[in-house]
Amino acid sequence: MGVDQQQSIEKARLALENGGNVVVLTGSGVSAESNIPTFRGGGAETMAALWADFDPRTLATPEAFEADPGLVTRWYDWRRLMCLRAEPNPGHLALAALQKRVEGAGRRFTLLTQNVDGLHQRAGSTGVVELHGSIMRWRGVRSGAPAVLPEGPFDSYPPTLDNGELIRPSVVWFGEALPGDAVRAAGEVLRSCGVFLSIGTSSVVYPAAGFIDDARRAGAVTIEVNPESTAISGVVDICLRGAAGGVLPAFVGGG
Ligand code: BV8
Repeated sequence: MGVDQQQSIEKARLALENGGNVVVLTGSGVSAESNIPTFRGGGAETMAALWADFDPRTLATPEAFEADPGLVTRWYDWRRLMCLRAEPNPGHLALAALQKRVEGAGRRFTLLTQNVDGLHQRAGSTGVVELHGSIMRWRGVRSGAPAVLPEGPFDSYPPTLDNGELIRPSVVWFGEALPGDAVRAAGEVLRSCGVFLSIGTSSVVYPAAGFIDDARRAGAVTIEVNPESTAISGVVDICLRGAAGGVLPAFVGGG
């Protein structure tokens, strides 16, 4: 790791030590080292590369579900099983340790995630705000009744409740509103944050991509962790070019 990167990490560590309330926003990149493909970005590890012929951004819509519920639920079930097989990586674990450290110092720590894989919670993070819902929860399309999920794949697609009602994953599709409580929670903590950490997100999906503006208005020190440059790289205070699993452990002392 170069001298500049080392200095930037030290700057980030100091900001996290002294910087008041901490808000972290994560995207699919934080789960890349858990072998869960991202949606965008370089390399063959993207979802589109793995799920040939279909662009995730067209599948993650109510229209796609309406047109072909079998295809969309097959895609989500394939992802659900991949998430179940995945393990939290050092990046997830470091964020759980950082939360303990910040809260132990009497400051607030809030993890806002765009991810639906549940790995932050499995790593020990608490109070996680799931901005885009969870692939581990499915519900009746009309009734909203929670579905009981099989250990393995569904028997057939599209899956239904016992009464024959179609079910869908409880994720937020493009064109759908984010859960009101998640949006309110994010707005509240961003207004009083001292440090904003954006990790593993291409920062192109709104409203989450706009959170950095709220943090900057609050006067927060802004930090990005990403091996590639993104839509916000030009405005963050500290840019850490690297993988979350490699960079984040350095924030929690020692590492
Ligand atoms: C809404 C479903 C309104 C779950 C997803 C302005 C304001 C509001 C809305 C809009 C707006 N402008 C446009 C919109 C519409 C739209 C939008 O943002 N479109 C974009 C494409 C322009 N937004 C919406 O539709 C949102 N809804 O606002 O509704 C409304 C209000 C009232 C009533 C009705 C409607 C809904 C957005 C949620 C969409 N759902 N997914 C699922 O299937 O998972 S979004 C999808 O993209 C995923 O959830 C994913 O989390 C999200 C963002 O992607 P990233 O997480 O950033 O991942 P990506 O692959 O892009 O990048 C990975 C990054 O990681 C890369 O930078 C890579 O370099 C890096 N990386 C790789 N390896 C590592 C790494 N980083 C660190 N370590 C590594 N090892």
